[in-house]
Amino acid sequence: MTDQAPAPYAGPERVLSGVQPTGDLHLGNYLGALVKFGRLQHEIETFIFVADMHAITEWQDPAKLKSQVREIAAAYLATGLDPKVATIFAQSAVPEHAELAWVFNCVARLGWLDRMTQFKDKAGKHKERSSVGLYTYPVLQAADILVYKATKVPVGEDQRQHLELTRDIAQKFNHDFDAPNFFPLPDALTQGPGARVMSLRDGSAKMSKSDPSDQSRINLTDDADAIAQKVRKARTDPDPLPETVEGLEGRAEAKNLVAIYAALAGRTEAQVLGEFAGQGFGAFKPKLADLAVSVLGPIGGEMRRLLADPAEIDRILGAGAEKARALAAPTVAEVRKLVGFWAG
Ligand code: AQP
Repeated sequence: MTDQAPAPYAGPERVLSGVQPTGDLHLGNYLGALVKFGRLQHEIETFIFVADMHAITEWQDPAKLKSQVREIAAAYLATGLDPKVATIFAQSAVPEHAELAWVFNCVARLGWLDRMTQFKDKAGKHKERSSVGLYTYPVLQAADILVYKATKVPVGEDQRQHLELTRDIAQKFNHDFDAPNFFPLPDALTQGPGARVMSLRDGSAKMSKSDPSDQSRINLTDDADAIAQKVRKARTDPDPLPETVEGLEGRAEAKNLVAIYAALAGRTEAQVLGEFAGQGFGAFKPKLADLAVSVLGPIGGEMRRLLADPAEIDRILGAGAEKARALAAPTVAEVRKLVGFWAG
């Protein structure tokens, strides 16, 4: 008898991703994640959620959380997600995420979670005061993805390690419960310019909602003046732009601005340098500001228009949650049987 490789996962391709309602969305969230959602929805069945259960791993004001969820939903719609095409919903409206996460907490190993760099970054020096939820966040993320048996996960580069963990959990579950290919091993879609947008104040730190300095990021809701001012004040160096991409090595801030320009313009960094080589930031920054305003300005305007009608956003989220539950519930029912639960 010859050893046969297990058959590949045979289920349909499905996209899943989400964003936490933890503050104003910024250019990094847009280029690393949102912009991909709108494109993928026309190619593959797409599920996009607002990660309010992830959000409470750090304190959120209960009086504001619901409106923060609506803001993310508005950003999804304003950046091109179509609720008639994609399924858009709030994570907390689908309790199957939490139920599967418990089973995965019992599948994942402590050693795997100990390696997660995002927990180390977020917990900082106060690990023992962090919530347990922050530590097991990547396990809930695995449940978010696998409860829909999603195969593609469009995210920024910072999420790659969590996606590896999701694959490890899927593989161990399939093995431990003798269910070959029950869960797919999903791929992170991180390619493309804008996969890692850096802070405007520090080229070695990623642009982040939770950075205390608003000057470090361009928010989707910033008006033209704010965008222009943030770009003008962005940290740079005194040298002119080089002729080649290699010439940006060791110039983190310059590299970041060129990468942002390229991502917003739909061009390569080499093409951008082809146009601006030899010019200083005094010439480059106003062009970048104009470009950012032309791309982000309409998005901010559309978000404001959508947020003026919260009932319509709630209607979209409600319909999305129903569709999402219809897919998640059978997965969890099968998991209950596989695990051997009394209520399976
Ligand atoms: N700087 C970034 N460059 C590219 N992609 C990014 N993403 C976040 N920052 C960048 C991507 O945006 C999606 C949503 O992220 P999230 O809100 O779920 O959490 P996050 O990664 O923790 O984002 P932030 O902005 O840094 O939030 P806080 O400060 O609350 O932690 C993900 O696909 C992420 O990769």
